[in-house]
Amino acid sequence: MHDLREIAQVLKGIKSALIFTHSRSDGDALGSALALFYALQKLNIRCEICNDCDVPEKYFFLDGMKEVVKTPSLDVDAYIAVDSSDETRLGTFANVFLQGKRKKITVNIDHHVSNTRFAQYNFVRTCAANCQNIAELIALLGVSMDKNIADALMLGLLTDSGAFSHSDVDGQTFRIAATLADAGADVNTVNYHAFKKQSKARAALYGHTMSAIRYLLEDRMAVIVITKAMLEQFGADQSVTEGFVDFPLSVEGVEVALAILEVKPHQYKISLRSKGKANVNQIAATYGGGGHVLASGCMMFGDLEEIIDKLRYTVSTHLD
Ligand SMILES: [Mn+2]
Repeated sequence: MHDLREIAQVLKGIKSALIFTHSRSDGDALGSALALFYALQKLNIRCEICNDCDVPEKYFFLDGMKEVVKTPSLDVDAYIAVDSSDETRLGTFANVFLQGKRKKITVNIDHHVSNTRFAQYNFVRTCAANCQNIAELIALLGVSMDKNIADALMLGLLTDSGAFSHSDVDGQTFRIAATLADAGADVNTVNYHAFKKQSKARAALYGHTMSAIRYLLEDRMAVIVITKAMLEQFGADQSVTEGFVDFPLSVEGVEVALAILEVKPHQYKISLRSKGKANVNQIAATYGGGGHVLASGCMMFGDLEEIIDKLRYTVSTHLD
């Protein structure tokens, strides 16, 4: 394992680099890549950000996101992976990265505890967001913080920390956030685009859905249902329902919340969330699904009311 100072020295010696991040990138992955891209450019290092997926629409409020390419055009000295726990998470670039190990400098900067140290130079430190690691690296590179870098890093900090609310947020997260704010990071705008912005169709569907929360098991379980007819009524597609399930979970006394989304007649996608008392990974596994202890999913087939009844029973056995 190398320290960030050594990695900064190595990066100062290169002329060009490709920056990779994990497939289906999130705000921390893209923020890490973009901030490093700007910093290396300030050192006159030519670079590109490569990813095998489209950048989610909501992140294009940062101009730099248009720099992310699917086909690299540079022949470079170094490959740098950020926010990726192993090379397979780089998707179609996994092999490119592995082959690069023979003749290029490879660097891996990440915050996942499961990181496999897959590069020649590895810096892995668990923290709320990998953008914390990148912020420290940029300081060691001697690059002065500017608004572009600060906004990119703030995107990562906000998204991976759940807007500074997750349990791994510590003093250092705030110290770095303070540095970014001093450099002009626009916390309000970044937060709006990353978490809040929604279409009118989503807002209308949301209001309609939440006006009909069903409470079961003496209000310890809450269920929302989104049918195809509702999607049609509000001109929304399935993707807008992401995050809906968090609202019924927020209700006082509710331990398990379910969002039931009709995919097609007699087929429902179930999203399960728990405040902590019930393991929704096990509940989802009962029906062939899975995920995490607090957030899980499964697919169920049949009559809606029968499905709710089955889930009510299964949840009850996990709440006693
Ligand atoms: Mn991350």
